[in-house]
Amino acid sequence: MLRDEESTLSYISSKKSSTRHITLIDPAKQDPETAANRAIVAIECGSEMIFVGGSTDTPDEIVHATCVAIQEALELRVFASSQDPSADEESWKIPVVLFPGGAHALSPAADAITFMMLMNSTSRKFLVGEQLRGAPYLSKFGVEALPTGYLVCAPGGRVGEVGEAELIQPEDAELVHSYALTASMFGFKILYLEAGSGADKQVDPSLIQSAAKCENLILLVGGGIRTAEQASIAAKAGANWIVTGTLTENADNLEDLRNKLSAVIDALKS
Ligand code: 1GP
Repeated sequence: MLRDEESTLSYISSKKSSTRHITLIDPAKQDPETAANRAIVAIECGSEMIFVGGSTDTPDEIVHATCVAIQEALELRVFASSQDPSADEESWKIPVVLFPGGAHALSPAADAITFMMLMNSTSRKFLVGEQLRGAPYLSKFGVEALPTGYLVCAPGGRVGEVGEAELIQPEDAELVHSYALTASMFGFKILYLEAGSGADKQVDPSLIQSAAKCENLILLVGGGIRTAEQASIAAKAGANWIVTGTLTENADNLEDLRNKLSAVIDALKS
């Protein structure tokens, strides 16, 4: 849910001294109630945004039910905090943002969507085709579109395969800089460097540094980040936000999730 009068874009763009954290929840990997419980723990650990998406073929109903469950859990926390003078109500006003695999995984219950061009795809479908199908629905829903350039870097995982990406290699720093400039000239506000969910290697820091030179883009980095050390590498290289998903899915229970996420998020602040 959003703060009064604040768009998700201004929330995501507001400059902070340290790198911030996004929790990616894949609606295909747990029921909506579990997703909401995980989101609440993540926010208690300091995560500042929830992305909903990931798998390529999740039906709209499941995506929607997950967004609704998370929004309801946040509303309850906002209300509880408003009754407690020692609590910070604003800290529960966290945007729930769709991170879609295509035009099918949409929900009017989300605050915004990463409206993405997979810039290094060789397929028209991921450059503009899915966007063309989704735009009329988003317009009808009133879900805020966050103009995002999406770049899949090696190893790339399933998104690299499905998205038919010409993977960016660790030595392609100059190419990444050109992509960042292109994204900026198209008017995109966000650039997302992706190594693929569950990747055994995170995005190479030299690529992050190169993209970070383009200062008018908000830089998101994700894929393969599971430890404090990896989070710190991405943060030091210049990521404005890091995204983790598998870490949450693989946690044994909510306490395990709390320990693992706290370690990663604390590393961003040190
Ligand atoms: C995937 O970048 C995200 O789109 C998160 O990746 O699941 O490896 O954390 P992980």
